[in-house]
Amino acid sequence: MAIERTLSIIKPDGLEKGIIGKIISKFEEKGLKPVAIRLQHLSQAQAEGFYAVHKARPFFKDLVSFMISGPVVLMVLEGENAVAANREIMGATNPANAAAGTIRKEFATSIDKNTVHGSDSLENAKNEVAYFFRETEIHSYEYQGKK
Ligand code: YYY
Ligand code: MG
Repeated sequence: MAIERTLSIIKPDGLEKGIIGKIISKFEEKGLKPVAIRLQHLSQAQAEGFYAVHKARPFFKDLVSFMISGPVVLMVLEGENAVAANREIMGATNPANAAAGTIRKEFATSIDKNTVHGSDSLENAKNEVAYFFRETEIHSYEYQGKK
């Protein structure tokens, strides 16, 4: 399997719930390595641009308001099959449908306050990583010993 990079965002509810560490642990435990991390309070224009694909959807306005209601954690995760692996660790968009043990099942409040974002394809992952990070902000390191 190929080593991929994907964009992960811990949404404002994740920070308000005090579970940044628990979320990152889930990624690390499953072999998704954070290779870039930044706390940022998105502007409206940044959030609208990021979610431009959903512009015509009825939930777009509320989604943007929520994403700018507080700071978020932006991360690049690297690992084998990282795009699909991240989506699996996140769980379904609606936490009511999310599988046991997933981030959204354990921590999300509702379909809109669903704690994490993850890129949904390798092509989108490349664009989303580039939307928030320069190559010089993405780093390399190896796990020492057995993980
Ligand atoms: O990729 P993912 O986050 O799982 O779902 P998307 O279908 O891309 O929707 C993006 C985002 O929009 C979702 O995480 C919450 C919000 N949303 C919503 O508030 N209500 C919906 N019916 C669908 C999505
Ligand atoms: Mg999506």
